[in-house]
Amino acid sequence: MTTTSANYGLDSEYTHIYSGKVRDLFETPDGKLLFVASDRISAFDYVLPTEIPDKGRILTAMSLWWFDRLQGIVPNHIITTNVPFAVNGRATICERLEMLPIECVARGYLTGSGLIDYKNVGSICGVGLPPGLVDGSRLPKPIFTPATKAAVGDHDENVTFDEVMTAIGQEEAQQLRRITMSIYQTAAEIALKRDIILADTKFEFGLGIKGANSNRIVLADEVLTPDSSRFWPAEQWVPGQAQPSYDKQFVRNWLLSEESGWDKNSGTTPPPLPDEVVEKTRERYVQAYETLTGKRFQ
Ligand code: Q0Q
Repeated sequence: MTTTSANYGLDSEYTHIYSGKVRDLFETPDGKLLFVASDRISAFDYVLPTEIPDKGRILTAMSLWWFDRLQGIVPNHIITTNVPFAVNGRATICERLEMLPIECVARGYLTGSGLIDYKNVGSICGVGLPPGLVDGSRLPKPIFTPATKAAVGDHDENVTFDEVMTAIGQEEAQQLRRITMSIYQTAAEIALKRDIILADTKFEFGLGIKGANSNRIVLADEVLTPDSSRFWPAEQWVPGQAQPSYDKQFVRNWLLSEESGWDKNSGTTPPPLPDEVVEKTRERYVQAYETLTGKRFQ
């Protein structure tokens, strides 16, 4: 059973606000937000019918570890991890922010929608790139490639920095770019020292009352998880081809195998995952957490 339909068994005083593919948002009785990471997993733009046990707990622990490491760069929306027992370990109580309508994406490597734009126009979000790059190429330096938030089921649309300035003003746009690139550089260095390539990542920011020096920008959502970022195993990095996903490769390989009986071009939802794929995928999330943080997942 997917957790969204059961709303985790939360008291009725928690009001469901919104569900993404793998996360759910509720309003608390006192008007704050309850941000819940489900055990749902998506692949090939589908939410799969099989959940990965502990995925929400592992990614919540990972996000909290990063939030703590990034405090010196930008304040965040986390208030407390003291949440209802029903979502213990997979949820946080967060400050309700005025969310900025920009997906702040940092890319250190060329892939995904960035590769498509590069092949079409030689740039991404108006940022020029040298010729000769291929899928998986490390970029000469990380770039800020913002996007506008898509409606449910659609892909975000890459936009230029000028369009971001038009949308939210020059000052805030410049701050978002500066903070995004600073977080990405810090996180990518930490990850690479642990043999994980942080190929790209997406941040969401809002305006709150917490920011220092009347700078109201606050880091929101989840951060630097395999759901908000591309994690690649560094030892398997080979530019010129699709890179294996640190966390989802077992799922992708099985879904594309004869055994699954699924055709990714069929428009049909993928079949349930075999137990072995579920367990191996859970283990990859645990391995990512323990490798990054140096802590055992409990
Ligand atoms: C907010 N979202 C994302 C989302 C589905 C999260 C609204 N602190 C905040 C946050 C956060 N985080 C949001 N709004 C106001 N204040 C985040 C897209 C979507 C589940 C969880 N939507």
